[in-house]
Amino acid sequence: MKRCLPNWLLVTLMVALLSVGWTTPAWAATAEAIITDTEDSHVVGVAELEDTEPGLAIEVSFLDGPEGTHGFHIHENDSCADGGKAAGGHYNPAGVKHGYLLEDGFENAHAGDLGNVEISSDGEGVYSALIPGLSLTNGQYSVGDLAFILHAQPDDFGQPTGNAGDRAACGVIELD
Ligand SMILES: [Cu+2]
Repeated sequence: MKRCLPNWLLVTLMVALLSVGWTTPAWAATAEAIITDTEDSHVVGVAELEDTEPGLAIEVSFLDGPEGTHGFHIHENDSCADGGKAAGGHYNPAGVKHGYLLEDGFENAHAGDLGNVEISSDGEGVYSALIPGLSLTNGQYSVGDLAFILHAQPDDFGQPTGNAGDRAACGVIELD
């Protein structure tokens, strides 16, 4: 399961992969997050984010993650310290219940409730979404400088936070 590639090489490979086909209009805010394992700090994935007219485009490539289905959320702080605990709770400025943002909307899901990501036995997986109403720097729900958390378990959308268990990996959303 654990690979022996050095982190810098994985990051270089992932950035090269992600830069293919990713075009950025000059006006649009963009950001990146390097998602690392909360225990041994190895890089598990890279996220690219971009404000577009219809919404926030989120594209995450996992290349060395834990196999299985994992809850994947945006949490409220800009830190992954203390095994990811410093990221705080789910990003939930509206103070609503937990859900799946893409289906339940901002009235019935936290603004950080991105759902689940599937990671294969070779550590690979993709999370890709275009989310109207989220942005990096504007408006009511802005996620620049917050943090992604990949949980150890699936998000079952139960209350209060989806029973997704430990924080397996974390990455702060850094604005470009
Ligand atoms: Cu979470």
